[in-house]
Amino acid sequence: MSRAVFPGTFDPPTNGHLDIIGRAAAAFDEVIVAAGVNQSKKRLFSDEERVAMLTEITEPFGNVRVGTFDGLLVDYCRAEGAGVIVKGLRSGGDYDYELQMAQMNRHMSGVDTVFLPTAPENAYISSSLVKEIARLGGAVGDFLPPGVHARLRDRL
Ligand code: COD
Repeated sequence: MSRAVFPGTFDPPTNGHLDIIGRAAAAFDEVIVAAGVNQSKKRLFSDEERVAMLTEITEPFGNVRVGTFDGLLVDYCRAEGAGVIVKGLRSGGDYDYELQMAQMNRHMSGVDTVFLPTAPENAYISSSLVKEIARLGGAVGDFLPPGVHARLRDRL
C-alpha cells in the first residue's frame, strides 16, 4: 500500500493546495495532509482552524486524512509509515527551495519526494498573497475553496 504525506502550513488552504491533494489522492492509496503546528511563524489561523478547514475540503476524497506534525517532517513520515512526501511546484523558485529539502529529507530517512507541477490556473496563488489582498479589501474568492473563503472573510 502506498502512503504519501502532503505537508504544508496551509494558512489558509487554497485552490492550489486542493488541486495537489486531489491529484495525490489519485496517485497514491492513501494521502495524509499534514499541517505543521507549533512552528515559530506567525499564523492568521490557529492549528485547530487550519485542521478544520483541511478536514472540510478533503472530505470528498475517500483516501485522504488530515494530520498535524511538530518537529522533523521525516520523523512524522516514519511514524505514519509513509514512504513518499508530495510537494507542489509553482515555479523555478519553488523548485530550488524544495529540491534542497527533498535531498536532505531523503538523506535523513530514505523518504523520497514527488513533485507535482501546479495547474497553470493556480500557479500564481499563494496563501500569503491571498491574505495580503484580502486584508487590503481585494476579492479572493477565485483562489479559495468556498468554506475557506467564508472563514477568511469572517476573520478579516
Ligand atoms: N499550486 C500548487 N502547489 C502549491 C500552491 C499552488 N498554488 N501553493 C502552495 N503549494 C504547495 C507548496 O509548494 C508546498 O509543497 C505545499 O503546497 C504547502 O505549501 P504551504 O505554503 O502551505 O507550506 P510551506 O511550504 O510553508 O510548508 C513548509 C513545511 C511545513 C512543509 C516545511 O517547513 C517542513 O517540512 N517543516 C518541518 C521541519 C523539517 O522537517 N525541517 C527540515 C526540512 S529538510
